[in-house]
Amino acid sequence: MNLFAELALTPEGWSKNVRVTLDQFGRITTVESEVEPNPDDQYLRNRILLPALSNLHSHSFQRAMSGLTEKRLEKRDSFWSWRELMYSFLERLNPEQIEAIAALVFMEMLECGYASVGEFHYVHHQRGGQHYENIAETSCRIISAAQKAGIGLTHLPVYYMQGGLNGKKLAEGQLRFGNEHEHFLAILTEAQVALQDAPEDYALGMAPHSLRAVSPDALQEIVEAVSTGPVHIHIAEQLKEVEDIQANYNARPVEWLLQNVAVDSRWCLIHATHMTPEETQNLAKSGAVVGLCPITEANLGDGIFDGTELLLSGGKYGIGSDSNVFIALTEELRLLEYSQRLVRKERNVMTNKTGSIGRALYNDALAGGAQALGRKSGSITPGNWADLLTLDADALTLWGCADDEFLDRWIFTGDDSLVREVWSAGRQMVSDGQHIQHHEIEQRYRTVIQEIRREK
Ligand code: NGQ
Ligand code: ZN
Repeated sequence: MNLFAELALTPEGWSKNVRVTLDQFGRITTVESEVEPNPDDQYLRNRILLPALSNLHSHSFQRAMSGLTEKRLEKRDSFWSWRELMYSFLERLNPEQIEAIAALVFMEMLECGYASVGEFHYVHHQRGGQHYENIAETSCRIISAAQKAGIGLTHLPVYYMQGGLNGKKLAEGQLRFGNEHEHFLAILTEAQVALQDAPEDYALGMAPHSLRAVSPDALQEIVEAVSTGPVHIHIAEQLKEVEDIQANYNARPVEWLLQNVAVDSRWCLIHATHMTPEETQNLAKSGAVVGLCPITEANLGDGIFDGTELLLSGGKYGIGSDSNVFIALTEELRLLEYSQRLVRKERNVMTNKTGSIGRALYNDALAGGAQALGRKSGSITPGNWADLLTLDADALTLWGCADDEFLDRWIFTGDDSLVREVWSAGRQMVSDGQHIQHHEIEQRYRTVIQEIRREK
């Protein structure tokens, strides 16, 4: 399959009359600019062709609880009271429902321009903790939902072995997540089996949930036992978490992790909101990616990480939609930049260079997202997966601008409705703004929401 666009963002910059050829697996084989289209090319008229982003952090099931947690219950609601609601929400979800919700979420991600997702998946077992007949039943459901939606998947089964620091017992609401070392390894093995039938771009990583949910010994053991693939962990999201780790481990969370575990470019540290400049510098040196989830971090009242320090240290970041309370690519990037402006009382913060902030945000999120997912992606380059999207060059929002201004307008003035076509590893899943299975996936989700509400 070959694509032709009058304007595309390639590693050389903005290129005109670009022809991209793909192989049968969905990899880019050639990228030529300043050429004529061939008669059999898919001609992307009035479109701007961009590499599509990876969404590096998602808990898809949480999409179905959006709106349920926006009412005040306690004198002071917090991340921790939200977490209680989340636990009680997920109690009753069955594997079919988990799959239907995930399919909707993955479809919505594609429609807003993400070509791949890192699904940080922790609802493994039945209510009460009993295993399904296949211990990786729910992982298989996620893999199948991703295939239904056609999104590229880096599946990240989560290791969760304690209810809190110092071997605290799993609370009732956490029993569905809990695994001993061998059971977690069994989930990885079975997920790998399921992935054998999935498209070539699908990958497996793992995710020790957090320093709260995994003891230091268990973390060492699992990192030694699993020597390939991405490793993701939630870290330093909430101040209480920082204080508790400090009180128990005599170090701040990121500081402790970097001192005790061999963190390298396989790692993605989700949130990393609360770091000292020294922690930020050391994290940047490790080569790991910071996984920022601006919408969820705002929704949960986490705080704002130090973007300037990360960039000055040469650190990398990508973006994730985490709780999926609102799946919106442009909004994630916009909120990331705006929160930094509000803190620093400056403008155009998330770059070290002069020039377009939209371009800087987009480039950094492309590279960080691809690295975090272990996915050959992030630029329109031969050998990469064809993760691509188009913007509507005719839209009023983009009218009369050129090159980097397209990104600045899309991110700061426009929204995801400007996204018209999306390919994930060459699979064209979005056509003229809509997913090709939109109706069917949406109907299934509507039924699930009815089921969930009826059971309440
Ligand atoms: C999660 N979400 O795993 O869904 C967590 C909440 C926890 C975020 N951290 C649970 N945003 O951290 O204990
Ligand atoms: Zn998360």
